[in-house]
Amino acid sequence: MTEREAAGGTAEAAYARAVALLDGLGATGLEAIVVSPGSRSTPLALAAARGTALRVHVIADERSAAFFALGLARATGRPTGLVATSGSAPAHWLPAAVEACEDRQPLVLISADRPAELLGCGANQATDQGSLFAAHARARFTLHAEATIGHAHDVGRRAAAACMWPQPGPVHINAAFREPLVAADPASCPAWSPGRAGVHAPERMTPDLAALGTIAASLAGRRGAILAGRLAPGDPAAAAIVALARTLDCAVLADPLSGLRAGQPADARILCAADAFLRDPAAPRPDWLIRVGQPPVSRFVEQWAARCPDTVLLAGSTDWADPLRAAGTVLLGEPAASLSALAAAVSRAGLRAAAWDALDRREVAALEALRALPTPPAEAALVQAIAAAAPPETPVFVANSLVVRDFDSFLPRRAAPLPLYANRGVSGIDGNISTAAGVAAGCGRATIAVVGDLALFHDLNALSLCRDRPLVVIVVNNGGGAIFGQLPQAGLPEFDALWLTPPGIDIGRAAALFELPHVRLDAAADLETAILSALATGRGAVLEFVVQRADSHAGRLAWWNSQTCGSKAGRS
Ligand SMILES: Cc1ncc(C[n+]2csc(CCOP(=O)(O)OP(=O)(O)O)c2C)c(N)n1
Repeated sequence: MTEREAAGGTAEAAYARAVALLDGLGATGLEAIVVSPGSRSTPLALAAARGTALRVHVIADERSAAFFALGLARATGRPTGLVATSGSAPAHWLPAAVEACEDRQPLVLISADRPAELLGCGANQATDQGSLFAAHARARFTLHAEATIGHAHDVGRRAAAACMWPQPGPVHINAAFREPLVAADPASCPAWSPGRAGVHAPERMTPDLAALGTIAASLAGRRGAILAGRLAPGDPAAAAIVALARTLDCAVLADPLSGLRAGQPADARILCAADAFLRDPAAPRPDWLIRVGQPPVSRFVEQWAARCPDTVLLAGSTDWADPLRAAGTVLLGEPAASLSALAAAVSRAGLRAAAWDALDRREVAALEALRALPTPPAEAALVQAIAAAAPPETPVFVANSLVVRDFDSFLPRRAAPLPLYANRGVSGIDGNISTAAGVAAGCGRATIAVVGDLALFHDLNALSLCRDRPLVVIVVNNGGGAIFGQLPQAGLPEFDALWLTPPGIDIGRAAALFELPHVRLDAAADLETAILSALATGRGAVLEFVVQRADSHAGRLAWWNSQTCGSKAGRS
C-alpha cells in the first residue's frame, strides 16, 4: 500500500496503519496483546489477531484486561499491549496503569478513538482520551486517522522504547480511525509478520568503582547486615546479595518479595522473622547496612533500617525508594553489578567485616516463640503449607492487605525456588486475581494466588480467567478487611460499617457461577493436600480458607508481644 492510499479513508488503510503501529511496537520485544472487544478498535484487534508473531488474549472487562496485562508484563519482563475501543473503555485501565507506573512495568495502552471531526460535537462514545493517563504514562502519542504508514510505525517504535527506557512503565497511544473499519474483502487485510526494526537498549548504569572502593573499605572491621527489599523474580541482584553476604559473612534480612527465602543455599544467612523481632525498640543495630531493592513490606523493618547509623543504598535509578529519607550513601548503578563489584573490592583488599550474629540469635528466638504459641494465627499454617506443598518454581501471587504481611511473617526458608509476585507499586486490593491470571499465563505454569475476601470481591469476574487456566485461588475468608483490626480505627463504633465491610458473599456459589471447583477448608491440617490436589488438576480452582479473625489477631499479638516483652532468650 502506498503512503497516499494509507492516508485515505479505507478499511484497508486503517488496517495497514494498525499493522505498522504493532510492528513498530515489536521493536523492544512486545509479543502479547490483551484485546477487549469494541468496534472502533477493529483495525487494531484485527492487526493483533493476524500478526503471526503476536499472542492475543481476549478479555471483555477492560479493568481486568489491564491487570492481566500487568501480570503478563511482570512474568515475562516484556512490554505488553492493551487494545480497547473509544469512550469509557480505556478509562478502566487506569488502576493497572497506576500500579505499572509506580512499580515500573512496561504496558502499552492503545486506545482507539474517533477521528477529529467526531470529537467535541456530541458524537456517541467520544470523549477527550488523549490525557487519560496524564501523570502515569511515561510518554503519550497521538495517531491521527490520516497518519501515514511511516508515522504509525515510528510511533510504535518510540512507544516501545519509552515503555522500557530509561525506566519501564506505561505508555499511551491514542489512535483514531475513520469508518469504514471492516474491509469488504477480508483477504485485503492479510496476515503479517514482523519486520526487522529493533530499538536496542543502552548499557545499564555501571557503578562508580572509586566510590565502591571507599564503601568497601568502610565496612572493614565493623558489624553489618544486608537488607534485601522487593526484587522482581529473576533479578540477578538476588544471587549477588547472597554472594556478597558470604564474602562479608553477614546476615541478610530478606523481605518475602526479595525471593531470597527460597532456592538459596542452606548456609546463606537468610533471616525471615525480622518483622517480629525488630518490633523490639531495643533490637540491636549494625554499624552498617547495605540496602537493595524496593522498601520492605514491614514497617518495623523499614523503621529499624532508618535508625541504622551507616546505610548504603544500592539504587538502579535516580528515583530510588527511600520513603523515610534515611539513606546515607546512595550508590547508583545496576544493583547486581554494584553488589558483585563490592564483593570483588572487599575480597581484593582482603577486608573482613566483623562477625555479628546478634540478628541470627533474634531470629532463632522469634521462630521458637512462634512455635511455642498455644494458638498460632491460622495464616501461619497456610503460608507454611504453601511453602511445603508448592512444587519448585511455582509462581505465587500474594495479594495486598494481610496476605502479603502474612508471607512476611510466616514464610520460612525453603530449598526449592518459589517466585513471589505482588502488586506493591500502589498496594491496591483491586485486580489481584486478574494480575495472578496474567502471571500464570506469562509463566506458563500452575500458579497460586492468595487473596483476602475483599480482594476477591473486588475482582470477582476475574474468576472467569481461571476457568481454562491452572490458577488456584486461595481465599482467606476472615469476614472483611481484617487488616483494619490492627489499626486504631478498630476501636471506633463505626468500625464494621466503615472499615471491616464484610462482603457477605457465598464464595462457593461465586466459584460455581464461574464453573470452578470450590473447597472449603476449616482446618489447617487439610491445607497441604488440598493445595497439591488443586495444582495437580492443571485447572482453576477456589480454595476457601476460613479464618476466625479474632483468634488470628490474638495469635499475632501474642507473638509480637513475646518479642518485645517476653523471654529475653537469645538476646544480645
Ligand atoms: C483498590 C483499593 N481500595 C481500598 C484499599 C484500602 N484497603 C487496604 S486493605 C483493605 C481491606 C482488604 O480486605 P481483604 O482483601 O479481605 O484482606 P484482609 O484485610 O482481610 O487481609 C482495604 C479496603 C486498597 N488498598 N486498594
